[in-house]
Amino acid sequence: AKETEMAIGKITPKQFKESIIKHLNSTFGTDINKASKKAWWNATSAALNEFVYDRLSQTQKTHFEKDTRAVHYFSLEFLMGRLTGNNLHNLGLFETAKKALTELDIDINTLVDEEEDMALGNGGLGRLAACFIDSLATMELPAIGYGIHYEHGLFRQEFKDGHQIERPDSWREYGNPFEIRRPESIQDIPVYGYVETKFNDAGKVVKEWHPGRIIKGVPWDVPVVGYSGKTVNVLRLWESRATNFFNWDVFNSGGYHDAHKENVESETISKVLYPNDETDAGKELRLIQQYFFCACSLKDIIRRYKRAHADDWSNFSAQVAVQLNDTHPAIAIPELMRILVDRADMDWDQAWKICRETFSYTNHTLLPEALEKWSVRLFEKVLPRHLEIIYEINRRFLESEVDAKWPGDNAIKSKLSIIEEGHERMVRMGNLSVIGSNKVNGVAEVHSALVKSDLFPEFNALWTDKFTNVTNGVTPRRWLKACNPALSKLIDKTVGDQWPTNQEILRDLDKKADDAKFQKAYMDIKHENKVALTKVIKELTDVDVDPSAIFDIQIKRLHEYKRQHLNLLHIMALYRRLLQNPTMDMVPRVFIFGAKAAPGYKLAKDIIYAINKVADKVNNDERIGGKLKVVFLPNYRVSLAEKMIPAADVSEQISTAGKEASGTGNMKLALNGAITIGTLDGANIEIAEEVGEENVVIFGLTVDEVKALKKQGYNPWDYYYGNEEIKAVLDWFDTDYFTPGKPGELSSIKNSFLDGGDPYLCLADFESYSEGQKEIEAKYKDKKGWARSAILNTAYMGKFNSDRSIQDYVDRIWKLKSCTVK
Ligand code: 26Q
Repeated sequence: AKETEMAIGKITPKQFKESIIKHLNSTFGTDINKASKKAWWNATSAALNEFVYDRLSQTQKTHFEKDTRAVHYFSLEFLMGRLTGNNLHNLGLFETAKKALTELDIDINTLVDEEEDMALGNGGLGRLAACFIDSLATMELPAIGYGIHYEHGLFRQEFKDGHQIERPDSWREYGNPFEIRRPESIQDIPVYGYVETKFNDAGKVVKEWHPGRIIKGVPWDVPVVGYSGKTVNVLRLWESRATNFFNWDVFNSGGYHDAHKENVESETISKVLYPNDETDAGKELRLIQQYFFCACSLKDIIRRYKRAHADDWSNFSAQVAVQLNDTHPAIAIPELMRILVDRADMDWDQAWKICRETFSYTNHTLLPEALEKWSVRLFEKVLPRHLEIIYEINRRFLESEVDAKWPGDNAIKSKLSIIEEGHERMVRMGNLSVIGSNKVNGVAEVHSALVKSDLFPEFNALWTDKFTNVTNGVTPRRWLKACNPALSKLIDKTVGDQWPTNQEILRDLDKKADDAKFQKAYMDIKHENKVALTKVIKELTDVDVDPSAIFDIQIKRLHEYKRQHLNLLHIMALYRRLLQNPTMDMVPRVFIFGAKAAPGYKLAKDIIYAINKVADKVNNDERIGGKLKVVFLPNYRVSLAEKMIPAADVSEQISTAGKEASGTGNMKLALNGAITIGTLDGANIEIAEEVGEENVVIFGLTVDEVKALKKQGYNPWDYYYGNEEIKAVLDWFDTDYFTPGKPGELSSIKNSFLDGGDPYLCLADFESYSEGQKEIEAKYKDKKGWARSAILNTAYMGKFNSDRSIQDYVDRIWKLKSCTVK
């Protein structure tokens, strides 16, 4: 291990420079005089890859030779962002590359900006998967990420007259130097068709699935470089291809179009990421995506297992742990049963035991509209044999386990059944996941408690030990070291450079929290980061903002429960206060948003439009003397987050209590010294515990108070008539003040609060939020107090390092051992 470190350390900028030039010439067919920016980026990445691929081979060889137990992280989403800068940092080559490029007259920051984000995810769940595979590699744990090689990741967002427009994301247009196609590991996956019931030679009933179509899965491997570069794991992503031998009959009989259509349909599977989060679309293609990548991945795992264990299944669950990232890959459970029972001829009980020992399930949401269900009709069409297997899993579960605990209780049986009876019968993927898993975890303490008490109370009564918590975390390599180099260097200088892999060390910064010199250094860096963001804001929106104003940032998907519209109400109230009293004493503030709305989510898109319209008006209103600015940065994504987070003073975490499972942006912002204004929801509760009550601003109803208010009957009109500011601001939406000549364009927002019933209690929390914002301002005026709080946020965020999350998974769920790669 030491040897590698030294070998990498030994590469001189000169050697790195020569390697870049070599790749420009022989890999990309150009030279230093005519290379495009993309060619420079590609060549630099190729130079870096020489180290990556070497460690990748070593890692795979070692894991194979030692026959290690491994975790397989199944996820429809991996929101990786850019890889070049991250891999350079993790290999300890960033400074070397920087020097090499400087000699070539290239600025490394401009170069890494050439890379498209690998945006194969929607938001928190996908980014969590990316942080987790970074931690797994850093901690030298044997792990593989499995997912889909989408041709198009999450859409690119543009604004046209303030409205969101979606454009396709083509992240691979200029190539992806990091991925390797592995045609030697292609898998064939059956779908559709029918099931034949037969008797075998022994007179036993057997089922034979006659698929209607076979799809080819082609794996692409993306190396996952651990910090220090010792372990390089892989993220294996499946691309769907048509099997070219399939419909030649149709083709030859003149049906070119029909044969072609089937090809196109097969290749559609990995075409595009579904842009919905927290809502279940119920689309056939989505179910096929889920099955396709689970089936490919299980075959891949089994092929690898058999290389060491032949047909002896007895060690399977000792070698293989599969983690299901939400219910999206839950179809893997009946698929493994099918392989064991139908293909390996194993008896049911033995197969079921293996399944239950293999899988664990992470829940990321309590929102009823986000709980996945598939119609039985669709299931039968796409996966007829899996439906039968699900019925059998369900029958045995209800007849033995449920009946033993609650004899004859049909009400409980219908609640716990995998099948929901009703107008249209549905398969409940959550119930399937709980029943088929070894462990079920939520993603923050409060969320995990609600998973037990509100979502799955009967399952919890049946199997108390099955339910656990693993609080989320984020990788400090990307979210501090790489994105905030100036602060990282200050931290290195103050507490040493071991903090990226040792979460305890940052705590030592607390000794400096009151040190005037350190406070100045820390706040100077914050200011410089704000200056840098100011330029980005100007480029993206043409709005001028003052870096000495408070930078107040809300970045996350657009959702009613996340309450960007509560933030908007408060901005409008501030604006109104300023108009009524232009000399009002107020610290200038810039409210900065970043958010994508699901393309079909009407109200979310209306909220984006409303924020943009209010921004237009406020930013151009001379009367308020620049005290208030509002900017909505288009196309929020990982690489933009990396520029925004280091520049934040205030972090908006204002979801209705009980709705945000955890949040992870809250962690990134606090780590970079932003003060949180937040509700007691998700991980905010634990963040407040860690950083201390005096270093966050908490407001709003608690989970219990939300429940009580809803039970008693919440009436938003009470707040409308009870608070003149709320009334005035809501009425403003009906005028043409923000949309000249077009009154009513923003009325849907007002309606959501009143006739719509304000399901997320914005009006109930408004006053408390407004008080919280005053508290923020008062804190900010106390420069020393603010600096102290910001420093203590950085110092006390160690718990939210994703290495700690992974250690919790290892201890509570996976029982994995690390493996040194020589
Ligand atoms: C489901 C069915 C059909 C199409 C899409 C989906 C779908 C896709 C993505 C449903 C949900 C998601 C993503 C959910 C998500 O990101 N949840 C967030 O997970 C984070 C990591 O645990 C938490 O921190 C956030 O609180 C949670 O909202």
